[in-house]
Amino acid sequence: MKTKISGVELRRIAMPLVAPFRTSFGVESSRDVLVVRVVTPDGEGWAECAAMSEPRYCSEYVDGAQDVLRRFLIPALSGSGLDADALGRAVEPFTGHRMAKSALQTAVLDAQLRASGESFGSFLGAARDRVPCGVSVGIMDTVGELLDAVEGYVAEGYVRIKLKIEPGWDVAPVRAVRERFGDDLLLQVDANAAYSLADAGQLAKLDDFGLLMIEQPLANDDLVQHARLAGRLRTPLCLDESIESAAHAAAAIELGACSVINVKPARVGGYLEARRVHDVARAHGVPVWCGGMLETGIGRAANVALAALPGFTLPGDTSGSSRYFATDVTEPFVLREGHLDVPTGPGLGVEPLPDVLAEVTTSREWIAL
Ligand code: OSB
Ligand code: MG
Repeated sequence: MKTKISGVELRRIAMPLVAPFRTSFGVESSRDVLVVRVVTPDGEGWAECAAMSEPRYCSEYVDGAQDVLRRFLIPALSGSGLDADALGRAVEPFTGHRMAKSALQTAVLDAQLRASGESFGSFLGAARDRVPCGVSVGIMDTVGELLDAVEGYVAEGYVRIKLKIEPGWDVAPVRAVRERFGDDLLLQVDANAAYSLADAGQLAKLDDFGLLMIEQPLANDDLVQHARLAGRLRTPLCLDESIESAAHAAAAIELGACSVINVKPARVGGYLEARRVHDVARAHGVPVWCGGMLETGIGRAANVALAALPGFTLPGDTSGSSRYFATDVTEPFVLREGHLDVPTGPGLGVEPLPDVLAEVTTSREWIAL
């Protein structure tokens, strides 16, 4: 007997960041997060949508995600009941909108796992009970400010630092961080598609600094150019934006366009596809790590569970709550010895705190099924 879904609540919450986060595609000072709650006759499931306010990181944006959920994805749920796999198939006819699909599927999966008493980690195949954590450090006005920020994160115990770069902010900040913190610091950079193949000479200068990887230097759809660039760099190449599915991952690996993959469940349409990306990469000996989209504790819980899979052999952007928000909507995720514990309770293993949630809520919409 299939458990029926009664309806889905779409809620928006305003989450100011503790400091503006600048990348080559823009500055984020506050997250406008779409929170999805799937309701059944005897339970519920939660998720957050990673789509940002504007379509800069990718084509999705939060108002668009809410629209496609309301019009197409949630109505498609009515036949599938409480079954994340069936939901995946039900929304397949609708192209794209992976972040919206991911949020809905994750909320369904949370409800499903809460009902069966299994944790996300156990369901996904976690091999560890805690995961090592890195932090992504935005572009700053001065190298001095950057060094102060990195110093704070290192003092908190983050085991890996990722610097955002763009043309004009690459070799100098990397050199300064290396000189100040030494060769043992695990260091990598992320360009968010800000370069072109004509910049290969400039990017090759980063080879001197022993970086773990350079993430997404070129445009999202430039797999062949990434493969060419990989041949001109000693620094391993990692893809983020380019990988929207396990099929993309297989193609990128086959082409030699990357030797590392940043897995963001939202970017690939959910945790089931994220696990398939992990499986494809692992079969090819390609290490993966769990990326982030400045999630609240709701999204973080599931990301930390995913990051505990055996192929996630590099520290991810799964930072503690305090790196993002003064007050998280769940019990805060707190770093211990550079690690976060994988939640063990049913489903996500965390729940939004009702008082906090009420305080940050800006709108609510109920879609009955
Ligand atoms: O490219 O990895 C990225 C945040 C928003 C959008 C894209 C990216 C990022 C980050 C921060 O690097 C990751 C995090 O701490 O959540
Ligand atoms: Mg990235």
